[in-house]
Amino acid sequence: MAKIVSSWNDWDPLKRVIVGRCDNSVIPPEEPATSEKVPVDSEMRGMWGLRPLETVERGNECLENLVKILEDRGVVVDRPTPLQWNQAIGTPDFRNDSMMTCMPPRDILLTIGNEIMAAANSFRCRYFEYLAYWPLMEMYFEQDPDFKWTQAPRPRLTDKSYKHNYYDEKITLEERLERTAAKDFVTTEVEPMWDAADVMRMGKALFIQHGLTTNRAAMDWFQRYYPEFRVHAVNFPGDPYPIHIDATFVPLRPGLIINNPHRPLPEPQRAIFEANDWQIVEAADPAHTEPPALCYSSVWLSMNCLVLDPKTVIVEASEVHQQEQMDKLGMNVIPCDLRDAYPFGGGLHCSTADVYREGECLDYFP
Ligand code: ABU
Repeated sequence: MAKIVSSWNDWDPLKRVIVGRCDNSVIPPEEPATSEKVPVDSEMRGMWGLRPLETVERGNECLENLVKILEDRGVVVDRPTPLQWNQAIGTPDFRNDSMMTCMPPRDILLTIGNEIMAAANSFRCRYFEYLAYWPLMEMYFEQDPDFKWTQAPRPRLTDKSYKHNYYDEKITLEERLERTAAKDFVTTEVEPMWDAADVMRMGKALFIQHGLTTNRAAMDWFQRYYPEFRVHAVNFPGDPYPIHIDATFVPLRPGLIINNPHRPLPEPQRAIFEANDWQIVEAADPAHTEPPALCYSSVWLSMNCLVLDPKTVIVEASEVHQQEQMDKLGMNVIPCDLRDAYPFGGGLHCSTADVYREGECLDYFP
């Protein structure tokens, strides 16, 4: 039997990966944690339902572009099994009128070594999204005797999990930034809640973003679950919509990170990197001034790249400034046309989840 699952970071040579699918994707109805993320002037505010079919087809076409690039380079690509996402759901604790999508996988699955863990997401509409990946988990479990198939404690997501009236449509950008700086987010601390895309894996260190989708209780839970790891909570006060670390702070190889210039890593976390000779470089400006239509994410998906190995990176094809910067930083750049998949939840890193990268668990911050 083969070893199928192992990955300790985002830069070692990639051999196997999951790429999401846009089929049946839904713009979910408003619920306590999602209103906060939709910009006040977004055309998506107040709208919900199945996404237009032509956008789904175009999003899938973009994901196929990525699959082809990966397969041409010998990377094994696995795909989820989409559900009919526009079904209403319920648990003993809540009801929701719809689910969302199986894009992006990076929010749902966290790979640490030989373990893939389904996250404890704070959006009710994402509560059953893990089911799209269960056929793959079954296969890995059958074929890899070392694979640890795990589900993080399921949050109950009752009304106690959220601050009510937290979102106010009159809130200004400055007020949002004040909240981020004060670490005042929409979730409460009654239970650990986290999206896997808030966790940056760096060998024996985990840097986890505290923001709209991941709370402090999650940091505590991670430290207890992985006592042999060092968990560092990070917060980026320049981000008015702090959700997911991978358009903010992106490692390219050991010793080199690009950081969103609008969301600089503050002290004292910066000191951890500098003390270990890591270079933190400001990411290039995005090529676009607006995200595509019906997109939750910011233009900073420009830096949401997929590193194939410490010398090779896939960057979105229209992100010419980011490509040029990567090239200057000594990376071989592979462009991939993926922008029309952004509305489904993110860029190249978001659209994937690691299954296997060569390499071992190293201590980069001794
Ligand atoms: N899923 C990453 C989104 C980050 C951003 O909107 O900047």
